[in-house]
Amino acid sequence: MPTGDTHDYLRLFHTSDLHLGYGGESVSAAQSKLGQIVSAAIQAECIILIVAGDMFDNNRVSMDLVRSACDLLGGSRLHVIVLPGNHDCLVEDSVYRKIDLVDGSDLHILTEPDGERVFLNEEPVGVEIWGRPVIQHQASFHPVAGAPRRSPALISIGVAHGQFVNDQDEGHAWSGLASPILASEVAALDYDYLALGHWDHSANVSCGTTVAWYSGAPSQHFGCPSGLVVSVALGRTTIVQSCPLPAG
Ligand SMILES: [Mn+2]
Repeated sequence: MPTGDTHDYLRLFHTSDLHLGYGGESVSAAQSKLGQIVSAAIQAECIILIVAGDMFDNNRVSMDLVRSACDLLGGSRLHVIVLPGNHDCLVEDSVYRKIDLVDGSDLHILTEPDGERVFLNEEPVGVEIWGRPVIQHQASFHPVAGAPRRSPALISIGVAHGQFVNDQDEGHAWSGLASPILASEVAALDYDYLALGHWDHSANVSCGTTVAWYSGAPSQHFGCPSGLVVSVALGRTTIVQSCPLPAG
């Protein structure tokens, strides 16, 4: 937790792999789960919520569930960034292609196939958030390869969904893994933070100057937190803390 000059820090909440709609989960149960995440983010004084893939369990979940989730996020007090993962990938019949976001909603779904950037004007410094959606979860898809360079004057955040591999470890066989995120690619980003999704457990996979974490899936089953609270200030150390699941 930063002390003294907390106003210098911008705080974001990072979660992933909610798998809303799994096993026929009802609209109200999904709403409740998502509502707990939003509440945890607001309680932790975050202004940005990032869902790093697999918010929905599959592309066949009901549109009622999808609309209610998007309404909840769009109506929260947070800037919300959602990245399609492999379960809710951006194929032709993706849930993300069927929803109409309400004008003025502060929900950003990253749907540009080669990646897109969202800019937020925040005090004390602006933020750029880049991510490339999963369309085909396959070995030739490298989620962060060739990502745009950071803007030195802004806080730079990346979002990706895939399998981290340490390609600098010669003994590690990774060819053939779907959606590989290589350590060398993470280091090359030089971003302040990379929000990752796909793993059930929370993990620090920072490389070079890029602070990179998997949030883990919010689940009592895995003993995982609801997400991570990330405090970022330009030119300063990025601070990452687990945020426990809400009680109940
Ligand atoms: Mn996944």
